Amino acid sequence: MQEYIEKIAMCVLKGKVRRTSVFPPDMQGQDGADEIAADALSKGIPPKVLLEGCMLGMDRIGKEFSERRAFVTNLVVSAGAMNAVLKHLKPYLESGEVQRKGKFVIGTVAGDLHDIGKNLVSMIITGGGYEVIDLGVDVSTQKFLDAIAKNPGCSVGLSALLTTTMQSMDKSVKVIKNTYPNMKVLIGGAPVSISFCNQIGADFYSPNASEAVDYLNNVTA
Ligand code: B1M
Repeated sequence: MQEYIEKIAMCVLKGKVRRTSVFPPDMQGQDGADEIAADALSKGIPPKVLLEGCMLGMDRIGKEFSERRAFVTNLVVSAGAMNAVLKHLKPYLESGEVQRKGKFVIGTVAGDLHDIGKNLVSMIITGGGYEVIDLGVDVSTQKFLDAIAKNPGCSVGLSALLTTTMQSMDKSVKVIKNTYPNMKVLIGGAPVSISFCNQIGADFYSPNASEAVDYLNNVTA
């Protein structure tokens, strides 16, 4: 089993989707995440082993990205490999045979259309073993509330990239925390800081995706 965890983790880390993928050049001709996942399931390897491999691979690439040893493009190909595995796991996830660690609602706040960072955070958190409900960009407070109501027990994350939309974040966080005092709310985005987090009453400020996963793992443990 450890062998499959490592094989999947390596494909996710390097972004090797399938045998015919030309990327990465040093893995040409080798099986990718797609073939390895199919092979593992055909041999009766428990599906959760494949999810563990994804989590390990996404954790590794997420840390490399945080340390500036990997780029956005690396994250995108890693997500492609992870999605190739998730495609095989879909029936097991839907049937509940493979359990996610929890649900995470995420969106870019009202008035803000930046979604590259939010999408990266979504990918890494999905790879971290969570079901991510991505509300997109320009998300109103009401839309956050509706999604939280539909997903009991979830945590929520808000992203803002503009100093002007930090006001929307402030408003949404305050309404969410007033409505759901026990809800874990985390925030991120280039202009956001730990002091702003404390000022608006969010639970956690994450400067990057990896720390967001670490935080979720701590609060859902
Ligand atoms: Co805009 N933009 N932009 N822009 N844009 C910035 C943010 C800006 C800093 C550029 C500048 O002036 N130097 C500036 C903001 C200035 C400010 O407010 N202080 C700016 C501006 C002014 C604007 C417009 C107002 C421009 C105009 O129209 N006059 C306009 C606003 C539109 C709107 O939102 N209403 C606008 C538009 C756009 C585009 C549409 C052209 C495009 C967005 C495309 C898209 O997202 N689909 C765009 C882009 C690309 C940028 C820059 C160049 C890059 C942002 C980005 O994607 N970074 C940006 C300048 C810059 O940052 N260098 C800029 C890469 C991404 C991986 O990083 O998003 O920080 P980031 O995410 C990180 C972390 O912050 C963290 O993790 C991520 C991964 O490490 N993180 C979280 C983010 N969210 C998180 C949530 C979490 C946890 C961590 O938990 C929930």
